[in-house]
Amino acid sequence: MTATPASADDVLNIDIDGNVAIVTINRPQMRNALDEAAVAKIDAFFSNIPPEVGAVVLQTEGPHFCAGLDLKEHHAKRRSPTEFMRVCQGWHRAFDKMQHGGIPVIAAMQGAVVGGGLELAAAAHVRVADRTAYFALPEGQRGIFTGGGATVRVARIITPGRMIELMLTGRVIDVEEGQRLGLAHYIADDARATALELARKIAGNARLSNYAIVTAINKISDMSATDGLYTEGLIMCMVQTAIDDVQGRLGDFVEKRTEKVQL
Ligand code: 1HE
Repeated sequence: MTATPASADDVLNIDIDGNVAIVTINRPQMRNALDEAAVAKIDAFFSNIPPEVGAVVLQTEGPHFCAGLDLKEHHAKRRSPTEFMRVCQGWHRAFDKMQHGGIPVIAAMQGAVVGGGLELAAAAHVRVADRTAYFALPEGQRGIFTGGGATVRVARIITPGRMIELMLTGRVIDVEEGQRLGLAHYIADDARATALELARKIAGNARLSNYAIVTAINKISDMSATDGLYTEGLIMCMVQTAIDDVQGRLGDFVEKRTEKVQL
């Protein structure tokens, strides 16, 4: 495994392992709460993913995935509405790059996945939780609102009605309920190991197919059915033009060199 230059106390550690990047948020003493600097580092990584990377594992240090907005920084800065709008737009930019950047992101979650931590996880494409993981949106109790994309991303996953209920009550949901609602796709004894295994497998897909999967499906869900079907056709044709890869993969099936789809 090679690592980009990073010291042990860096907020964002990046290790490149073959064609997988392992991105580790490293503020365990703050339960990985995200301050402005941490969000800027996430933005910088997803703005400039090394070209050899075909999938990203997003993980965090310590017993909790992410405690959301850095409440200490927010409290100390006494931000005005326009200053906080700028902060929210920074979160939106960074998480949009993660979700729509064209490279699959697999999150490994443990402990608290709350507030902005859930917004971070919701921007990943595949979410793996260990058995300690739990989810909540405690913004109501803190006297604020979501600002990192939850009204779009979390509401789409769990439905707007469920998100309203969770925010009003501040209810904490365990990992099993989280999985039923789609917040976790997998529950694993070792979320990091499972996320890495999935990332390696996903990075082995055709690169352009992965690009289409992680960009087109969310975009098409914003469109009318007629626009969506047209766009789907165009994307299919665009992916198909990567002729060598497609011909090779189709040929592998036709010549019985690859596995069938079976249980
Ligand atoms: C923090 C934060 C934070 C912990 N900002 N410093 N998010 C929340 O409302 C969740 C707030 N955090 C918690 O409920 C708990 O800390 C946890 C359940 C996540 C973890 O509990 P625990 O017992 O393991 O740790 P702790 O003792 O509460 O916290 C350890 C330290 O981290 C402590 O600091 P210390 O100086 O006393 O050691 C905590 O103050 C600190 N810490 N969470 C700052 N969030 C774009 S809008 C997004 C809106 C939101 O995200 S709102 C939801 C905010």
